[in-house]
Amino acid sequence: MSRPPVLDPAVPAGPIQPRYALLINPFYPKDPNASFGKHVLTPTLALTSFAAATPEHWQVQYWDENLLDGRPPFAVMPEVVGITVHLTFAKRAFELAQWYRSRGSKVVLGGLHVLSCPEECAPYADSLAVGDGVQIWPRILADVESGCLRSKYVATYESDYRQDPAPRRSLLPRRSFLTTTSLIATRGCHNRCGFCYLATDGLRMPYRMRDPNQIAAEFLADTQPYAVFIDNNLGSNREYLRELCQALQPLNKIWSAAVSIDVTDDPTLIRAMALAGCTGVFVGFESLTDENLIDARKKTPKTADYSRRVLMLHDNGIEVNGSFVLGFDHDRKDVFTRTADWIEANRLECATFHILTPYPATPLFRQMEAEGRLLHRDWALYDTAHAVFRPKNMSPEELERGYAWIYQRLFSHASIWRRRPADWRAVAPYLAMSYLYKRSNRFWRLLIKHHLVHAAWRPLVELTRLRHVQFRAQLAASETPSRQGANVVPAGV
Ligand code: B12
Ligand code: SF4
Repeated sequence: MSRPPVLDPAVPAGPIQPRYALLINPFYPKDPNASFGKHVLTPTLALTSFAAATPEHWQVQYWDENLLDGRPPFAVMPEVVGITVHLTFAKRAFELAQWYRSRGSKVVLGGLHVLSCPEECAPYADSLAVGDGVQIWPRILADVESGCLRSKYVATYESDYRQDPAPRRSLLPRRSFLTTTSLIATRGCHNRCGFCYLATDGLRMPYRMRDPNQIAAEFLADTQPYAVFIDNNLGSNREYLRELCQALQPLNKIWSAAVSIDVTDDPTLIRAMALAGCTGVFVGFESLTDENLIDARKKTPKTADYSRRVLMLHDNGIEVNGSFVLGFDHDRKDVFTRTADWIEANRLECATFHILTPYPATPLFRQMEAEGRLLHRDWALYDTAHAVFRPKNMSPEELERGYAWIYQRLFSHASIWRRRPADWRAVAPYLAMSYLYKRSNRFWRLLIKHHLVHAAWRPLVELTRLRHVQFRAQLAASETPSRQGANVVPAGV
């Protein structure tokens, strides 16, 4: 889980096959502090979204290096290789690009890192795709066919989102993910936090929504019991979320999503989410210190009110995976114990930690650069598991030690037990989820390697769905919420 497959320079490549495109999600090392299971929970939509815009006479293949199937195919060489690039795996993406280019394929690089650092990516590509791939990809393939591929294609995110085709999920290896149903209903967010990639210079991403019925149809078509919404913030537009819930409710399926905690401003919306099958939310609390949130320009309720809001979610049977950023300017050395204590006191079923990371071309990056606090620009370490800047109130080493410590504490038997749900009927599924998800990294490696991820999870997911269908029938029949909803699937990415 820490090294990519070797790209042997001596390996001879096969002939180029015209009208064959290979799409690659490059390898990235997995943080041993966190769960390996998270990486096969649900696939990124980066490649399948624009793959859906491929003309019919092109053959497309999907290859995710993180599924441990060895190096990407080369016996028959693709005419075009499309690679998605994030800063943490940019180096691997460039290695792949060089390997395929030197054997005659045309390489197109796209994704977040191409948007924020195009000059760095350009030398490794025949062409750069900056922005929305759904609009760019068919243009690129047409230009390859007519022999006039340009070095750069640019598209904004301002088109009508309802016109996009559904992601081409049929390309995905179904056995390798807990669910292949990564859904995306909206793009953008009503916030623009200074540390978020949405604040990247030049990225204009107005809040765009697909038709709720399109989403319900995609969910049905992929025939999985469970979907993960990978939207930045599914709760940004509450009226939209309510309509989406109405469209999802009749499906009798389960799902999780990332939302900001202000979604709990409206308790009736939380109930609507539960009735529509929401079993878990991934909430970016970021910090328990108001000053940090003000500095980050995050519009959010006061941290003193977080507990009441978590309880509202729990009361509707919705599990909470809290996401916390460590290393803000008002964080002192006690931030780790304070955060862990709060998570346990509020019985968060799951928590995800990130060391504050200034992504290039964001306001936070500019601030750190101006203050001379960046330690280096080795993007591979900009993975939120390493301190890449000098924190105000501790050393970078203390920040990294604290990060490792808080994961160890939250994954310990004692902490798992302390956070068990208040409703005894929910305890067994919670324990199963905790142990499978967090304490089985060795086991995950085997499941991934032998394509058993889906087979191992499927019965548990189906069981969770059945329990949830019963739970929501009870919830619908009563005015007062019951806490009993419990699930074995982790609450979102
Ligand atoms: C699903 C997901 C995951 C999954 C799968 C990751 C994977 N790479 O396989 C899991 C859970 C494993 C994961 C893990 C992590 N993730 Co993640 N993840 C996401 C998430 C929620 C959705 C990605 C997605 O499908 N987006 C939708 C697609 C359609 O958008 P897109 O990628 O921008 O692609 C479009 C264009 O960019 C373009 N395009 C993209 N690639 C290409 C290629 C070509 C050839 C072309 C033509 C076009 C093109 O076309 C697409 C359609 O318009 C995003 C947040 C988000 N909503 O985007 C975070 C996000 C990508 N993750 C992030 C991070 C930090 C991580 C972690 C490092 C966190 C951690 N510490 O655990 C890890 C490690 C992964 C890593 N090293 O990259 C950050 C990245 C920040 C940055 N600036 O790079 C994001 C943006 C979250 C955030 N708000 O900060 N993640
Ligand atoms: S609320 Fe979340 S998704 Fe929205 S800008 Fe802030 S960090 Fe990004």
